[in-house]
Amino acid sequence: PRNSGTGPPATGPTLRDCQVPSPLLVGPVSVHLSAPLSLEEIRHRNPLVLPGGRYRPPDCEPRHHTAIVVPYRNRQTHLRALLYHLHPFLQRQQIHYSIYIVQQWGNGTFNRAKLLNVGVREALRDEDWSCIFLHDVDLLPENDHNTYTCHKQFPTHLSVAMDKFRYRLPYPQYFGGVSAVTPDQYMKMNGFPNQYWGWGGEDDDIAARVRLSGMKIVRPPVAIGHYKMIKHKGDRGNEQNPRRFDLLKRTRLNWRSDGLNSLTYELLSKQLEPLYTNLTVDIGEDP
Ligand code: UPG
Repeated sequence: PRNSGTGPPATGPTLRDCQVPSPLLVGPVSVHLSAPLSLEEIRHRNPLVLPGGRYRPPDCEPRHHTAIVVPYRNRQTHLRALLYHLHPFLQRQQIHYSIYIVQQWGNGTFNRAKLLNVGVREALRDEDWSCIFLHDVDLLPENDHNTYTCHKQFPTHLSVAMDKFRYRLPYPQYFGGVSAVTPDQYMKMNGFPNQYWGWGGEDDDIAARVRLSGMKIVRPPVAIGHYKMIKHKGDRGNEQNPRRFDLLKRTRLNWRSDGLNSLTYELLSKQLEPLYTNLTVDIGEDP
């Protein structure tokens, strides 16, 4: 949609459609992980980004409308590195986008998949996004031919070649890191599980939901699905979830009742920061 709230109103001359592929793409980019710039410096480098981390190409009509949803708590340096790399990367792709940081409130056990559910729901309240990216904060794309758009029929897994896994898939069903769904695909799989507290398993559950709801995973070629992961230790409050193997055995039974249709949370604040929309959310505690 042209006039849907995140950009200027559709007045003035009609723009021509953005070209495919975007003429601004450069292919492989070198990703440096030295101390990232301050948020203020990143803002200066991205003058066309509007409050909330929203952008639409100024001189052509975008074909794609993508919300980037990032599950988050206490990873300031990673967030700066992500914003530093992602804003110019997405602008070169000439898409209309917005970045949502979904921040878990409190010190309880982290729950990535539930935060993603919240992010999808809140992003869709803002705008009729055609594509939603589920994006870990510590993964930086290394090739801008890896476009942040959705496949019409099937969920996409983008981070197929991470440096951490020596630039290949760790196992065939891997769906963690960076993936993408259309709102329809998301509804079809009843979103993501809410019951995975702590590290691990939730990405495999999501991959299983794709299959159980009659879809499959599509991927870009390995040569362009390159990502650098910022090295990190395990986070306090995100210890390995010992229940993950038991939960995974029950995905087949649980996916229809646990997910988008059972999601409860309290949105504590929504702030339009210069480079992203910050959603702070109380998602409850591991029962
Ligand atoms: N995260 C935070 N703060 C925390 C913990 C996690 O922001 O305290 C977010 C952040 O976006 C991070 C993501 O959660 O990137 C995943 O957590 P992480 O500890 O980085 O997991 P990894 O082992 O690096 O990642 C792999 C997959 C990931 C999956 C995870 C567990 O890439 O998608 O969630 O394994 O299955």
